[in-house]
Amino acid sequence: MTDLNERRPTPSHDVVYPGREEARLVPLAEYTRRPVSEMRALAASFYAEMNRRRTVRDFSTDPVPRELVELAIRTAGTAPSGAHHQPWHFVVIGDPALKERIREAAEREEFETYQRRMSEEWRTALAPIGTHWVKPHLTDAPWIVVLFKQSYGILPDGTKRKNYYVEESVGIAAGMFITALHHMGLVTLTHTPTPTGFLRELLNRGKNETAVLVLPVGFPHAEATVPDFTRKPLEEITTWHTADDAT
Ligand code: IYR
Repeated sequence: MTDLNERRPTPSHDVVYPGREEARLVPLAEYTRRPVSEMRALAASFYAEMNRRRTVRDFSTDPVPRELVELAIRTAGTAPSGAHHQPWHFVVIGDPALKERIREAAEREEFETYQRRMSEEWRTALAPIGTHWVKPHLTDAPWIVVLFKQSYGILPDGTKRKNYYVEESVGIAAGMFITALHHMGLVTLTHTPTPTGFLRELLNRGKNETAVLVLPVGFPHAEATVPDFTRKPLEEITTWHTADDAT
């Protein structure tokens, strides 16, 4: 193995990148390397589990312990982010009156979107999914989680701190949140109300924050249905450049 110190630039190379010596690096302690056979088994069962995930639009009103939602948010909060600024904020709504207000406001926007803002092409793309402007899941699901991105952070002294790769970071956190919910047996739906300004107002968030996803969280309704979808095969979503076929 190469000595890591040899692969790192020496301070004299850091003309355009001062401060490198200040990195606070600690040993990678919580990592276990496993035999490939074990890795294969873990990967295959995780894939099988994730391949059972479905976006669900019909929710049961059964309650979900708050602790479970907290665990999913903790999991999402482990996502990598630009400069480790963690530019996300999760607002969790269980109050029926507030859920009702969010539903009303979302349906008002969605009505406009579905009736007027969407192009014919867009409407056609959505037809197989059967979505519409009526959003009963926003009041049926026991929790609604609104995921905000923070275009900049605000330090304790009130100064602004720039965030980096905000869309990427928040997108990854959203994926991990969805994965965590699925893993514990809950379902969700990535609702994308557009425009989202009403959520900042209703939920009293600062102007550095924009809602990117509304995720109702709960159990599926006993008669829930889902679109008859298949997923793109591996070959279609992958291109390899391997060592063996290098010319
Ligand atoms: N934002 C709307 C419309 C919508 C758009 C796409 I693209 C979808 O895949 C599903 C819905 C909504 O949330 O209903």
